[in-house]
Amino acid sequence: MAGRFAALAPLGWDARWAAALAGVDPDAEPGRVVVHHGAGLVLALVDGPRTVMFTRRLDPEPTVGDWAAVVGGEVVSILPRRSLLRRRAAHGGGEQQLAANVDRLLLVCGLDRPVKDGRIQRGTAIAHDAGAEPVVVLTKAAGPDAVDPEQAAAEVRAGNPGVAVVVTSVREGLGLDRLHELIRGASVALLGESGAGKSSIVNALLGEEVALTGEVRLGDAKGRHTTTTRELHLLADGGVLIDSPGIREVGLVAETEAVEETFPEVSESAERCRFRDCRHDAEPGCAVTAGLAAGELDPARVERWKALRAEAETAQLLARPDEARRAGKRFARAARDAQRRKGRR
Ligand SMILES: Nc1nc2c(ncn2[C@@H]2O[C@H](COP(=O)(O)OP(=O)(O)OP(=O)(O)O)[C@@H](O)[C@H]2O)c(=O)[nH]1
Ligand SMILES: [Mg+2]
Ligand SMILES: [Zn+2]
Repeated sequence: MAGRFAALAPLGWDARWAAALAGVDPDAEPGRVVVHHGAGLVLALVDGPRTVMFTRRLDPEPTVGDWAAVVGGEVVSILPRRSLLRRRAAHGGGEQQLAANVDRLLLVCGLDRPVKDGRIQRGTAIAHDAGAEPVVVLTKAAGPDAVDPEQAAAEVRAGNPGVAVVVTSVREGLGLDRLHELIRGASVALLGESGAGKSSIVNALLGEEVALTGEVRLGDAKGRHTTTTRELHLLADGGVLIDSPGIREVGLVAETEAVEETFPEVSESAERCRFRDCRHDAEPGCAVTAGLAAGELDPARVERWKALRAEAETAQLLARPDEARRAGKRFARAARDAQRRKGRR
């Protein structure tokens, strides 16, 4: 099925990737990006991992999880991605690639601190943007400061209908079977704050200390990152898990559709508004306002939906400068018209 590179099947290699590779060069060999550091890539190749230096510019810029085509010891291209997890870069409006070809995104939240719905919904939108399935993983369920795990899970489920929630504790081995099931045969990435317990999950599932873990320093606003590079780990029964440095703010560059998928019930209501461009404030015939009044929609989710939609729209404008310019002109024209009307009064 996966042909001469069948040994890479546990890493996700399949007939579709083989076809993509054959289209690049009949002599090319595939390798999956395990780590991307300044000077080169560590690739998982048929005969094991190897560091390959960059000798040419690649488009797209490779990221962890990518499949690379190697010819003569050199990466000649990156196979077209099935998905890309991305977020708005921490500084500036640019886009940061988090991981490629990911099927599932584990949103890791430690129960030693409050679980924030906002973070979960941003993470969910990032997953939908990549066509990956979001799963909330609550960690440290048996810790001394942990809030009641079942109650926390119930709250997350209530605030995020349709998203699976797994309660775990690496110390007690709780929830690890469920995580194994989610990763087997799939490519799965971890996302969460520093100290949430991402690397501890990697170690627990691999059964050895491959990833560095660090003490949580509460009250340390700067937040120390123990993990500093994104890295792909292969599990014994197949499937890969991508660890990453903690991120404090998950900025969206997602398409607005990804936000709609995160709030399907609000989105469905909005489609029934009388006006196509309804702002869901005080317009007549607004189905969202009606849904709120009838107690059918959760006001917190409606607010978050509005905020995340606005954020995704802004990010899209920033990403497409000519559109932003057009929007700017439109705005300038509207402002001018408003001034004129005022003058006439
Ligand atoms: N009690 C308890 N402690 C845990 C559990 N999981 C993780 N920890 C502790 O939480 C701390 C942070 O864990 P890490 O796995 O390093 O967190 P991380 O998300 O990888 O952090 P960064 O790499 O900085 O992003 C460590 O001291 C772990 O021992 C758990 O299930 N129970
Ligand atoms: Mg870590
Ligand atoms: Zn409306």
